[in-house]
Amino acid sequence: MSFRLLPAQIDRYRAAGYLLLPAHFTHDEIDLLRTTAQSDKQLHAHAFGKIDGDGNPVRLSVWNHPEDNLYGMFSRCDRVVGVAEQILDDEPYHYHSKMILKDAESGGAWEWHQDYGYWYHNGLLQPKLTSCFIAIDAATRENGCLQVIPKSHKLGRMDHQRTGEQSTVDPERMEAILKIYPSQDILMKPGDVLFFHANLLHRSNPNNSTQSRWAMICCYNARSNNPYKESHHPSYTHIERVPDAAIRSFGSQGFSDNESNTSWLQNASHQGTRTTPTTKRNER
Ligand SMILES: O=C(O)CCC(=O)C(=O)O
Repeated sequence: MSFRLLPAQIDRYRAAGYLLLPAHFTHDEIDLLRTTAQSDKQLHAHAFGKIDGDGNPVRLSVWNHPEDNLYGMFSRCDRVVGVAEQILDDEPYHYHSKMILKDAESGGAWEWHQDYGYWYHNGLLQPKLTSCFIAIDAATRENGCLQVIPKSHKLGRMDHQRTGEQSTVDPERMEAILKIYPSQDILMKPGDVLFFHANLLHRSNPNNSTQSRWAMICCYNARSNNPYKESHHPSYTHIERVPDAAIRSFGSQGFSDNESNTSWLQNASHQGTRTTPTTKRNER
């Protein structure tokens, strides 16, 4: 059966630009994701650093197409795709997923940005995308939890400027926004999930703690928002949805078992740097 949000939850997402779903995944499911990611040689081999405004890198791995592996089960399962479908009010397709490897005492921050600030340049006419942030580790103030600005998705797309290897909203505009729209720390337990709008302003502090803060973020575009030009992220590709039970029945299989994966984005990100061409695959 398809996962259903309550109408009040959809209203909350539309009003605030995000929706926190506590314990969306069980401890068993998240433990499986964590141990799979920890021992996944390919995931780590393809990880790259994005330098923040202070010169410190945040480590992440990005891929375009959900595979027949555990990460694919998460990004194709009904509990995620079903929510994306209701939020977008359209058929969602997988735009990309990333593993944010925010290690203990690793330094790097994410600067204030909107994802659509970048994705706009990929030929997307509308900010009709949503991201699903799956907490693998607890996200606390100490280890650099996500911070968002509620309702900022209603401010429209903002111009972004370069800082380090990231892009950020003009600091003068950010200062003005923060005077009117206070930011909110999103504290999460493993298995909690946050869906957020492509225009929602968000950032996170460096992780100066002894606890890692890993998360998997799956991004979905609406089918009706298919890009008008090619970019480093895919055009509409049908998602082969799987039942939620597929996560546990699939077990601990990461990228390492599939050496032929061509979907990696290396040294690039959702932020618009095109470096490695990726194979477009329409079989899904
Ligand atoms: O994981 C984080 O702290 C932020 C990640 C982020 O902002 C992004 O990937 O766009």
